[in-house]
Amino acid sequence: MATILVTGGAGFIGANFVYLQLNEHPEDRVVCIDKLTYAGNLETLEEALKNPNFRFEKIDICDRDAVFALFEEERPDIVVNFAAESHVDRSIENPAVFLETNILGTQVLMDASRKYGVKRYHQVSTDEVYGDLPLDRPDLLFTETTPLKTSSPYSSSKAGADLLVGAYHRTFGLPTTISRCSNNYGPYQFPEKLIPLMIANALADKPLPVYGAGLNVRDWLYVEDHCKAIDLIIRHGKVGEVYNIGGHNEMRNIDIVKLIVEALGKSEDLITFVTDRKGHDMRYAIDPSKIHAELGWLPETMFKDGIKKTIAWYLENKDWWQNILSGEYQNYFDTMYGARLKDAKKA
Ligand code: TDX
Repeated sequence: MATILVTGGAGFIGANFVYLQLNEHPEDRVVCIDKLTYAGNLETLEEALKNPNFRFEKIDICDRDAVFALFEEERPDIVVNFAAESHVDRSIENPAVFLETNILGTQVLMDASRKYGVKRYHQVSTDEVYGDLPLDRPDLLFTETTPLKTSSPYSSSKAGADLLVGAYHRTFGLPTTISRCSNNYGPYQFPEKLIPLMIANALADKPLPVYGAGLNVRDWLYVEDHCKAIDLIIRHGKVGEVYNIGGHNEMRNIDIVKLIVEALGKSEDLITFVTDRKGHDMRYAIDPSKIHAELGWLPETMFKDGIKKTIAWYLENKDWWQNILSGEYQNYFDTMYGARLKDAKKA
């Protein structure tokens, strides 16, 4: 029986990972810490909280004393760090908290992992650390040896953390692994990200704000496939290695938005082209051949099925996201999109 410490487990990918662990590895114990920022929602973990193999503590990974006290008590075998500020647009407005949580928080977790001799420290990273690819070179994909070349304060903070993880492995012998995944979608994603934002706005007949011309390409992966890949890495991956995770599923933003509009039976008139994101990455595309060859991982959910499941989940769980869309998030939406929508063009 292993104790797995999951940080950021009240967030989108972390919560999906908690459920995967509790379902697939009932012999293991899952301890989750989360700061419960705007993006963490304890309601998401309601089912997990009923499981005797699950413990939740509201702890910020930057709080060294609280983190060390928890390690002292729980002595985790494996640490999986999902805790991060993750929204690019927010990082452009306010970079400081990204550097604190994403870099210094990672340092605190690795210091505790060293002191308490964890068997594996896993860092959940992103394909954004590789920068972007041109639209006219579909042959180019990110591999694990692609140089880090970041565009936003968010991706720079994640790249900084990745470098620090590499340093703790080489300098202190910490048994680390890193995974870099492409864009995720699925249940429990916060409605500031493209897919849930478009679903929520379309259902409310609000404008669908597409940045620039909507031609940017992302490589979409169903969140459960990402979680399964991390599960394989922490149990069978090689220490010191980086693994790229992606589903060979490149789509233009505009095509995703049109697909959502159609699935919900709404009008394309809602599509509104707004001022582009500063430093907007053109294209992400992952080469997942290493994790396939070494660990046998392949994505199981096709996009056409995953997007249907996701839309159905948002329709069935309106309470979950409608609670979020009140209060602080509404202020964020007005600040972030108010000026953009004034200069908007219709599709
Ligand atoms: O309102 C919007 N309009 C729009 O056109 C939003 C929120 C996004 N977009 C565009 C920007 C991107 O090209 O859609 C694309 C996806 O945007 P996001 O959902 O913000 O994701 P992205 O910037 O691609 O980053 C995501 O993938 C990598 C995650 O947010 C990161 O945390 C992850 O590391």
